Amino acid sequence: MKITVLGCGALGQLWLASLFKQRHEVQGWLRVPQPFCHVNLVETDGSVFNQTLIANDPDFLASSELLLVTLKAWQVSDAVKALAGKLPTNCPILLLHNGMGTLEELGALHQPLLSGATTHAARRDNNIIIHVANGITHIGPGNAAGNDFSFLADMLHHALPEIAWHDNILAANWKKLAVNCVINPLTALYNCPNGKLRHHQSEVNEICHEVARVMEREGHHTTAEDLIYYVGKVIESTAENISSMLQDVRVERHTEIDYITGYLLQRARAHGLSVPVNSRLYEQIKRKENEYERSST
Ligand code: KPL
Repeated sequence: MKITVLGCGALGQLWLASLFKQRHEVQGWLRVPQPFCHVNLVETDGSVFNQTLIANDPDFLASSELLLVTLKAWQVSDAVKALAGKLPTNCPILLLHNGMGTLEELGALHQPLLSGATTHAARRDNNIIIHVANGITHIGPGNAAGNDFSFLADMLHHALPEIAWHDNILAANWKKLAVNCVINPLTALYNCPNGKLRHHQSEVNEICHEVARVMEREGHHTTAEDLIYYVGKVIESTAENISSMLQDVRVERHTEIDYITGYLLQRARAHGLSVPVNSRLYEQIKRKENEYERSST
């Protein structure tokens, strides 16, 4: 298949390498146009993938059969809207990022949209990407036109297992949102790896109670206890991880809080629910982010 990967950060490079190894035709698409992108990846088994791949080729884009978007949530809408007119109208667009809200922002798009989230962990170490841990990528239709693309799950599974197809991806997205509402802001505020949240169980519980109430109103049956159990399992399985939000805060980068806790607050408001613990966390992260963003301008 002919695939353009939009965003060549850690996750983008992991996908580029994995798809290339399966003999797909791939190109990277970078914000600052460049004819090539270098992929330098250390796999979980220590093997190294080092290749220079083409990038930002408009002819390649115009004949792509999949656009895989691995940007941060807040970069997605503008970047996808800028490319959509140059993509075939039947080319599926798969969004893989933390948080929710981009499907609403891209509601007017003609292309089939797919949405997903991954638990693969990859991080940048200078110019090298380290695939820290294998995981599962959950994908499913993000608009009506995306319903017919379950065959992509098989293709992607061969490149970077595991892939799980969900006819109702929103339920999976909400579960991941619950995880991110807990782990991301708390680790960013306590400046700690995920596993240290074992010592903050009462806050974890409070966040999950609020998320569960919003999820119920959104029509996704769950309980606070289910979420607490699930989040606890992720805290244990990613105990050594530095969450993406803490990584962002450490290098003073814009965080995904608006698409994580911010999305929860937006949906809570729409249902007339108050979520004071999440509201406080949102404000604390925004204050931190504003401090460094203001001092850099
Ligand atoms: O998605 C993550 C992130 O860091 O953004 C978790 C699951 C919390 C793993 O660190």
